[in-house]
Amino acid sequence: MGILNVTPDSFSDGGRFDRFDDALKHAERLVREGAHILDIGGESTRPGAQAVAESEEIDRVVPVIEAIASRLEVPISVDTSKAGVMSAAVEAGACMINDVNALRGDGVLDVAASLDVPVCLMHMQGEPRTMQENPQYADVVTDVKEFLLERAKVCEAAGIAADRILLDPGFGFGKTLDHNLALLKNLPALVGEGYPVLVGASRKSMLGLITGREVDQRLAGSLAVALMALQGGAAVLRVHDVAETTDVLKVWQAVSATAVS
Ligand code: 7PM
Repeated sequence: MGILNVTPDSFSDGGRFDRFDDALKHAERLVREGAHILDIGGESTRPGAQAVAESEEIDRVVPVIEAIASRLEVPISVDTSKAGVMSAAVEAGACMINDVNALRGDGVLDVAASLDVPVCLMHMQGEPRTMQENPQYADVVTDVKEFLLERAKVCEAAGIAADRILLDPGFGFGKTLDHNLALLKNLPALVGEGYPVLVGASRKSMLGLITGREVDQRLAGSLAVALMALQGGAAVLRVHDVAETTDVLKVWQAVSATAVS
């Protein structure tokens, strides 16, 4: 899954893709480099970020989704927590919903169910503006898993088929470095629940804390996490650097397909 930010303030792309033509060119590049899904988001969920009005978010993502859907074959996911954005995005050609709020917003669950598309449910403790202040868990691996399984059950009760639900531990969303590390190391515990698991750690601050590098120098760290996530059973990797991650995937697949002698 290649990340296409259409926010003017997105932290990794420095706002370079807020303009329409740049967004389309970047989408084409991500697909050329091997992306199987494009994830398009118009609301920055950066820790400390301010909320964006629904109409503003729709104005950012819908033209880009329409243009990509009409030009490229790639499935489009919309990264949003708002019901109105989900509806407008699916109408415009998106075929998957990626909600960092796990469909907990007002009226969001029923709208998502009625749209009849796969959904990714992500764990987040707190809300983006304050979530990194003092995150605490009794046992982060168990707490995150139980939250996600509970949300999956709620979604199934609302009519979303179990085989259309992905789970995501939400790296960096209300978590310390130790929490993130525990979640990555114990990814098989979440994978073992049977839902496809999506991992998004590309260029995140956990990599800055480990390597001491700024956001534009976190490719190697991101690739290391990608490989560990594959090894741990992740089904989808949400990444900025699709070409390089595709090479990691090919190497991992080649070794995985080889018999032990
Ligand atoms: C600023 C800070 C901009 C952080 C964007 C981000 C995830 C996600 C994001 C994730 C799923 C980023 C985040 N992260 N959706 N959306 N999982 N499912 O680093 O980890 O891309 S936004």
